[in-house]
Amino acid sequence: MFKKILIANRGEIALRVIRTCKEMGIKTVAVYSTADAESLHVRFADEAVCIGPPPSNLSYLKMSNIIAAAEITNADAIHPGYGFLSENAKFSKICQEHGIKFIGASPEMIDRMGDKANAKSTMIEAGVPCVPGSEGIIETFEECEKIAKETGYPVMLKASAGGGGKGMRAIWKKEDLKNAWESARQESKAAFGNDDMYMEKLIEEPRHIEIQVVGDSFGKACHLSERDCSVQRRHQKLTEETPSPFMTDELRNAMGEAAVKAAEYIKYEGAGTVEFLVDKHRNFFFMEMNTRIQVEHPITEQVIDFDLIREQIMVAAGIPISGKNYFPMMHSIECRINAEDPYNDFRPSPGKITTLHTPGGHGVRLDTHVYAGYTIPPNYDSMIAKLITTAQTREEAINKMKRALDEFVIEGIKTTIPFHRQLMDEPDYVSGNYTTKFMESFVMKDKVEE
Ligand code: MV4
Repeated sequence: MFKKILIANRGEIALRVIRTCKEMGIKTVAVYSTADAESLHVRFADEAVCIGPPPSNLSYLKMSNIIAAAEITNADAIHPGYGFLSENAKFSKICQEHGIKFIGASPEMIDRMGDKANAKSTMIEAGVPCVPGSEGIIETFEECEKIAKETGYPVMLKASAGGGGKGMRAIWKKEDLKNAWESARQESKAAFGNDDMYMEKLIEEPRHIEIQVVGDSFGKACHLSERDCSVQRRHQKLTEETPSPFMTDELRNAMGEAAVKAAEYIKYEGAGTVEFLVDKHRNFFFMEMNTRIQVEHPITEQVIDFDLIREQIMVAAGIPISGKNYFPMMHSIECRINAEDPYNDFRPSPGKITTLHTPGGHGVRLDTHVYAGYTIPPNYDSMIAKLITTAQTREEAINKMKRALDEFVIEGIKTTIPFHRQLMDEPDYVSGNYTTKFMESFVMKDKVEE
């Protein structure tokens, strides 16, 4: 087992990893930018190394500084958390070259899954259901027209280097194809320095349901059921839940089996997520695979009573998984609390937290790095807390979430707490009748001043 793990991240996820390391008797090293000197991950780690100034590209993304920090502290592994360097093939490779275990995917795996067209053809080979469309990259506009015709409108053009909706276009009729082709390629070139495109049939009003998997170094994988992440705004998840209100036992078994097949086919090692689009007839299609721990992992932990960070560390240390699949025993919901103003187009609202009262009690988990007096720096992601409620039924979990949100007091900055509180009363949310289109029609009710 590792003796010392460096956590190449900040915020709640750095704290989350430190907590499990402590429980496992593993020493921890925090790294931090000068903007985070007063952050809790710095205080709770056994050692801390400053790796640069506030901008991410000079600190949390600065590979040489992080490797140097690992070397001077004698860390034998690096946990990258999510975001930052967690899916950076070059960093995974550099760790390898320095004899430091990267607790994440191999460089080859990251490259393979990071290229979406390549990931998709791999999944077709593995026998995982994919959306009908082009076989790989489309070279010319003529080919694009031909495939659109064969696939049948509406279609979707996607950037192979994409993700998060960049370089993606829905096309409903032939006349709009040329414009979409040109603009999607331009957008992709500008964002990723690559304009490879592929095409799929457009799935209308899909749900985004993902399956958590874990693979070990012996080629064995298992799944830990699903998370429904359909409530998103501009490709940012706002809340997630498990089980999915749209799930059936039959669908879970089929999607779970497909996800395990995917992971075993590529000999996936570590914790990963296989994302699917699910249509209204409960057909499911592979979308992407994430080769990292995800923000929303706690809801899975809650309903199957399992520590996913511990599992990542165990697998990275060469310990085999049990091999059995896991099924939800409870219902869990996560609300992402962001320093944003939901009454003002979710505009970022960094600054000092003057008053803080955090919710607690039975079935309430709060993963956060903030405290009263903490100043949220403007340089990073706006997520400041994850509020997670768990109960026997969905109805109780929602009820508990309302109660917990009502207890949650944050003053000095704007947060998304009022959004979540309204969401928990929204009929289409409460009934579980929502798709990825849900937020397009959601409007905040007027603020009532006390
Ligand atoms: C799709 C789709 C409909 N049909 N593909 C959005 C992010 C990108 N990685 C894939 N995305 C989509 N792909 C086909 N063939 C609809 C989306 C999509 C979406 C997917 C998941 C969650 C939210 C979304 C919001 C808009 C569009």
